[in-house]
Amino acid sequence: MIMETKNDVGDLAIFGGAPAFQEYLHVGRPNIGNRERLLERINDLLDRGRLTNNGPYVQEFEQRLASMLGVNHCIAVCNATVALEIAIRALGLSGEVIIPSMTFIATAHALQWQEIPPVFCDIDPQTHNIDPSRVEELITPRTSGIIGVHLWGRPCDIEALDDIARRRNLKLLYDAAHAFGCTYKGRMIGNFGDAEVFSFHATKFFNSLEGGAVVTNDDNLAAKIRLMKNFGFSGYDNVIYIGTNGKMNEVSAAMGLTSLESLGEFVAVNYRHYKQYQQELAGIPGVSLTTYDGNEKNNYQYIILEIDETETQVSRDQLVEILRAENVLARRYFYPGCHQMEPYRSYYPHTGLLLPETEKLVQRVLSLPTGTAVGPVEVSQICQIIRTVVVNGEEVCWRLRNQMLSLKFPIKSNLLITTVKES
Ligand code: T4K
Repeated sequence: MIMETKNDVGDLAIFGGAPAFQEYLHVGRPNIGNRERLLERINDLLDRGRLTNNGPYVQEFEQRLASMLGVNHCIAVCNATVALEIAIRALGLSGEVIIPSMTFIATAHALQWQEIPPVFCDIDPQTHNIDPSRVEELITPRTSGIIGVHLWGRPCDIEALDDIARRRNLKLLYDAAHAFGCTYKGRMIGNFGDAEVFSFHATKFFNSLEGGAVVTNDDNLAAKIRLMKNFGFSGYDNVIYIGTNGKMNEVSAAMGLTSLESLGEFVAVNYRHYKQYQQELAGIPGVSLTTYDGNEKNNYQYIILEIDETETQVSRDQLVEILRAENVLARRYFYPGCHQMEPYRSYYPHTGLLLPETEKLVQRVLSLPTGTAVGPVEVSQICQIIRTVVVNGEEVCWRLRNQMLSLKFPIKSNLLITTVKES
């Protein structure tokens, strides 16, 4: 990959320089483990002729995950959204359920899909996770549960949420889509609440192409979830429960098993990139990188910046545009917040007033590429672009404004020529 230097404002692609990268750098490029091993497994399952319906690879995947996480039950599912839907139904959630708005839309949709309105709770700006001190004021007689989201893999305040759930007799589910391989107080995520849900989507650092899992230590709940993900079948010709099709297929399980063999390597790469971003972005005013508790395990799969426009002068959205011009496809996860998306925006148009921290964060947050698809040279170049932009914030803003004006009111060159000739 040929790269351009970006030391001066004039070098920036948005002002006419060559893009820093010839190919797009994405947030969410999949990590692919040992290809030969994966193909071996795929050949094997094709030979076997068992493609889905609780095949041997799915069973092995579930066992390996359960033993790694130290949980009693792991139920592999086709994706985390369906896993959430099933867990919500199996837990008997109804009425209203409290969730953060600062999450991927799947958390909210998994409830609304079953006509359970999500009640959006504000976040703690330090952790970006649901703020337990704001949960209690949202509880009504209709509230049946809380779904915490371990955003960016950083665990929620599990102790506080546990305490609320116990005192108020509520179910507690965790959307742990980001938190595979992470710990809370030394214990693996997966062991908390009534159940936890992981995502193994292609964009997650650990993937099974598409996939997810519900994990729990509750035997009855696990049995119910197993039934529900397979239409409610209990043996041949015997349906004993309402169910859906949430089964993981064998190719996904083969990919999951292969990814599992490279898990340590994926985390190590993410950690190296994280440390490099931390070092090379240090001291840039108004740019801060999320921090992780060094005493806990984390997967470091998200590089999340907060942009304080009052210091950078350049807004988060302008920075995204500038990076995009360089072929760095930075993302604004999770702008504008679930409460600002349909149908929630129409159902509850004033929710934003109750979510000041969420509203602030969604304007500041920015996600950058990491994982095995990028190396130290790319990370360095991205940091260099950000530094050049922020250090020259005033000039960048001025140029962007002029550029906008010239697009809005283009100077008509033939008019100019006539004017010059006439004078
Ligand atoms: N809860 C939370 C908190 C979540 O974050 C998610 C999913 C879920 C629940 C639900 O999990 P699943 O039902 O998906 O298992 C992506 C993912 O689709 C989504 O799984 C993920 N969170 C979310 C954070 O990111 P988009 O709409 O941003 O995806 P997309 O298509 O824009 O892809 C992102 C980038 O990744 C693209 O620039 C290209 C690259 N990419 C993507 C895919 C799929 C690849 O290079 N290869 C690929 O195969 O949602």
